[in-house]
Amino acid sequence: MGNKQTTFTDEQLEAFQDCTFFTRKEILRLHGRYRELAPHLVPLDYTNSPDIRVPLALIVTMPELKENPFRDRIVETFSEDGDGNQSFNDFVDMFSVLCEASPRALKTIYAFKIYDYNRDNFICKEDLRQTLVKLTKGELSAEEVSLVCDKVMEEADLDGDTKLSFSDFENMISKAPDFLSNFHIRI
Ligand SMILES: [Ca+2]
Ligand SMILES: [Ca+2]
Repeated sequence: MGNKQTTFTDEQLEAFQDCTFFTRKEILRLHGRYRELAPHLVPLDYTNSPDIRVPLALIVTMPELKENPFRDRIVETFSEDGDGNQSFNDFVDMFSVLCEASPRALKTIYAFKIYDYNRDNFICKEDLRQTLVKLTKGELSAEEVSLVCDKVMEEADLDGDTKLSFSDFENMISKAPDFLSNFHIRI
């Protein structure tokens, strides 16, 4: 037995580098973090691309996520099976979008998905209410949240259909950068 274990092939590492903001070393470190969440489930050897998914409940325990009010939504949004279970690819994509090197425009696309609770491609008043409750960590009363929702909607809903399309949302984000503050995660 050699003393150097192979986790990924060179081709796999190149593919990860091409579609993420991470270096080879960072990909390997992320694999270590992923494996640490479920050591009995996640093998060290990924050269045959095992079909493994780690459940949301384990991923949200990571120190990088556990204080984030949107942790469940973030993990769900990057879960290809839609149930919050993440393959290693999902996991890498998530941290790549959230990392510092990721451009604001990309984060805005995912922030929109994360805030779109009912996944109808619009942010309606109810989506906005749930977002604001989390953003303000429950410090506002229901009435105050409702007032803020009305105000945000009034200012950001440029075409007057009482919901925010992606372009309404982009415009809002450009004026209220706080809406992206939970989407910068260094791992
Ligand atoms: Ca929606
Ligand atoms: Ca609108």
